[in-house]
Amino acid sequence: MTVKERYESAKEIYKAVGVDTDEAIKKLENVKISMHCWQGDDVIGFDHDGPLTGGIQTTGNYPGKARTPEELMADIDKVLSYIPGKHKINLHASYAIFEDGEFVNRDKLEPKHFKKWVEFAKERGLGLDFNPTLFAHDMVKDNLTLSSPDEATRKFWIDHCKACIRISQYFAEELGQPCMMNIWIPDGYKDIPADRVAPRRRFRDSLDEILSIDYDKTKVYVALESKVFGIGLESYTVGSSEFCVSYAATRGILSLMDNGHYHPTEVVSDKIPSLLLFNDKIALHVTRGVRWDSDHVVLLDDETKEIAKEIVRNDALDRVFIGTDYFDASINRISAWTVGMRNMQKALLYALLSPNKQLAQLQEEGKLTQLMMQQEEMKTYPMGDVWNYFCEKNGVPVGEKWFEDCEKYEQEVLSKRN
Ligand code: RNT
Ligand code: ZN
Repeated sequence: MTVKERYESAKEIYKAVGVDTDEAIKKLENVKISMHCWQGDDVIGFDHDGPLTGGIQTTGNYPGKARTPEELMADIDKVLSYIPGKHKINLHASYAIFEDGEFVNRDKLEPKHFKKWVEFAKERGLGLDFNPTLFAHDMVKDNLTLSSPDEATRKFWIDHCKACIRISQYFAEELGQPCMMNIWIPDGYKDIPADRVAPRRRFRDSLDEILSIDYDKTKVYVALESKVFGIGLESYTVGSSEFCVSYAATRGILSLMDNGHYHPTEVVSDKIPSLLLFNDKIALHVTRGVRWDSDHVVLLDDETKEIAKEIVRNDALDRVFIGTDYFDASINRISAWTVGMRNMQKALLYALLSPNKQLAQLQEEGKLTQLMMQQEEMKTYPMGDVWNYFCEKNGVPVGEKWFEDCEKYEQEVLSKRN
């Protein structure tokens, strides 16, 4: 049977439980996922040769990581050729591209330092999202940035974030679509602090200062990402969940939830409907923590599916900025990117192929036995046939067919880098 024939058969099967597969595909085609650029080079960027700091870590030494903007862009192109649909690329400020021997520090960054990325995005019809980079830099003092007691340190990072808002607006204007700019700081203490409020007060004031610049709020959506702890910063995190959610709610910016940033039994899927009740828009970093915020490749696991279900059931595909955030240095990075991106799309498809209204109705009527039965039966419905058709329709390889080409790229290109 051809991919199309299998799809037609699956369509009938889903129809019997009231699911319109054509409709699901149409919706999925319009979902942009913001692909993090930093899987390609282990979160290093182009503006420093120091190590990765900030309590985050890549582990592994798989050969072939991108060393230059050209290599990173070529790798991203490769990944995009395996992913159905048009998406966004999520950049960090540390990926500035300096030309003709020029170098400026992060507090002095300008739109022109990202011109090549804008050209890259324009040529491919992609959007861009952005992140100030408040780690892996010598102005991080005692693991502190925007919450530092040192005024010069705070000022440096405030200026950096202001510069990033201007760059984000440039992205939005050039590409004709909004740019989400996410602020995450590593600030914290390894051991028990004596004062938990002073750093948070300073962080709050620094953020207020950053947001005081004039920018177009219909073009730039500033978000704030919380965290529970970082490596070497286990006892105290300035930008905790309560801090970030409260700050965002009172200042009219977005809350960003990274599902690696909570205690291991806490789930982001359950937080999504609560935040959506009180916020017009929210943002996500989809990742996979294994026992800690380890940033493993996103799988089609229960929590990824549950996150997707919450977005779809709440009819919030246009209210949630979905981005990926993981960095595995122990396997082929092109494959890591591709598997995670495709899994996020598969999770959304799974959610779109679920008879959500009917299931909610069963819950309302208290028919919980039937609800469990039906939810479980949905797990073995032929989603793969719909997914394969979606890939074929969008001109990308079906099933595992992309991997052969990925291996060829490894042999011909990646393995020649060192
Ligand atoms: C760190 C945060 C943050 C980073 C990226 C590189 O724990 O998740 O989002 O992963 O900014
Ligand atoms: Zn994150």
